[in-house]
Amino acid sequence: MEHTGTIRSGFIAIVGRPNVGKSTFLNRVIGSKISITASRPQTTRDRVLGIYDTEDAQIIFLDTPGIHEAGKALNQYMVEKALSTLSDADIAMVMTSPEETAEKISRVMAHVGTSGKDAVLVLNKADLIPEEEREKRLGLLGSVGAFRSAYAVSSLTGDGITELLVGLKGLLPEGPRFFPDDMITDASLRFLCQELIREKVFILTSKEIPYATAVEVEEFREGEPTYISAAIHVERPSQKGIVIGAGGKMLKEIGKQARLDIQRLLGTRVFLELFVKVTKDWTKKPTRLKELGYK
Ligand SMILES: Nc1nc2c(ncn2[C@@H]2O[C@H](COP(=O)(O)OP(=O)(O)OP(=O)(O)O)[C@@H](O)[C@H]2O)c(=O)[nH]1
Ligand SMILES: [Mg+2]
Repeated sequence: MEHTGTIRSGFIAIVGRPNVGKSTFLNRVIGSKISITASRPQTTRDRVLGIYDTEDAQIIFLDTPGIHEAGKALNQYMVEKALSTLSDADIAMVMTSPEETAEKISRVMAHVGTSGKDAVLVLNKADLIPEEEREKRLGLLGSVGAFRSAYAVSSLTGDGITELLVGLKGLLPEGPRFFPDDMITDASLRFLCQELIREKVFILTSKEIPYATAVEVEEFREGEPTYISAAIHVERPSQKGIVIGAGGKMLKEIGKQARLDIQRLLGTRVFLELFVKVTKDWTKKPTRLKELGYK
């Protein structure tokens, strides 16, 4: 449906340390899984755009990688991505969670301060603490920066999200609809498929494996079923064995779980073929990163 009249619109970067629930929040607001999530940190590696559209507003949320101390080229890429997304946005939504102290988010706040953006503080995972503790924590954390407003929400239960969205709308200027009102993301299907496969690796494998993995869709033929073939890149031969698993069991499970999500995304049946490739030390080499889509 085409809306007319003036609306409020703008770009809001969701920034914070890893694992505070930025991507879970985005999916909750958009009502669709467009950004992958996992219980371990450093899941998101790129900017993921999600469009929240109502009759009187269009808020474009930009999910970002968690800001952390980056050593390897991949981690540097991630943090740079978060910071460049912040500098492109109108407003910074600083997300934190109950286990984080004011000191812990000081680095994030320093970047937000440098960016000069209006900032809103969001304490996510509020379901983990009693109601009376929420205000206290918001007060403590709020003293770290000059926030326009502060909210406690749960991206898991949806608690507090409506109030937050109303508050964010109020901070945005009058403006155009930047995207068609039925669009939810600018990500390509290929990217979303790669991410869904990578998410299964993040969930099903352990130790260094999730961090040594990149996924590249090599063939994508739409149809019924849609045929997708994808390579899972690891850094060392020993990691290849782990991803394949005894008798191919691990790779089969990754494929099974990813296929279900991809089918839901595409609305077709999917034939998914996965294979594992060793791309030596790809997380440490900028040229390899670029080849694997991190550019
Ligand atoms: N209890 C609770 N858990 C949550 C909530 N939001 C997210 N989580 C969990 O927190 C973990 C991390 O969530 P993500 O959305 O991947 O976090 P992120 O901030 O995007 O993490 P990175 O991409 O690594 O920076 C997952 O296990 C989520 O299920 C919440 O409101 N309450
Ligand atoms: Mg994330």
